[in-house]
Amino acid sequence: MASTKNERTFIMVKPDGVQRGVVGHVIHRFEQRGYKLVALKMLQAPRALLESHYEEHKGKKFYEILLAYIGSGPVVAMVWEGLTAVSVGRKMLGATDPAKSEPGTIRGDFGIVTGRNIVHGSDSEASAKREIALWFKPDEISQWTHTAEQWIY
Ligand code: RTP
Ligand code: MG
Repeated sequence: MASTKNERTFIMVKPDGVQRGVVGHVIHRFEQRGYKLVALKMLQAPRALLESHYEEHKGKKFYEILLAYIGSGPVVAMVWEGLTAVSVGRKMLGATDPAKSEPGTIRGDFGIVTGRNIVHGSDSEASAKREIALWFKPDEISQWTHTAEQWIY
């Protein structure tokens, strides 16, 4: 599929990111890059939601630890929109293991270990669609005109 300025990705600040005071940094970085925020909410995710979100990891050694970690406190769930939002978003997050993340990435600037890696980002356009539908109702996503767009593209 051709890239469009309407590409959306699901970004979530995990409970450690909330506790560490990184919510504002994450929002700032995506805004600064030129992406458009179209949905945002804070919630304590119920287990059923986390089971669906992380269904690809069911049965893995770290699965229960992961669900306990993400369910341990409130998260900040967001949808960001713009050209190549999924792949650029993943680059902005850094590697899964923060120790292997480049400085300048969110995990590379704020984390040290995989089990406390601050943020989640969709890994493909298909995952983004699935995750956005899981975390947000259609009427929780705002359609608005990003007036800065002509200076970004
Ligand atoms: P995420 O889904 O959270 O954006 O992270 P990711 O794509 O970079 O990594 P993924 O393989 O999807 O793993 C999901 C999350 O599970 C935790 N994890 N722990 N202890 C371990 O070996 C291990 N491996 C993964 C991390 O919090 C990872 O982000
Ligand atoms: Mg993942």
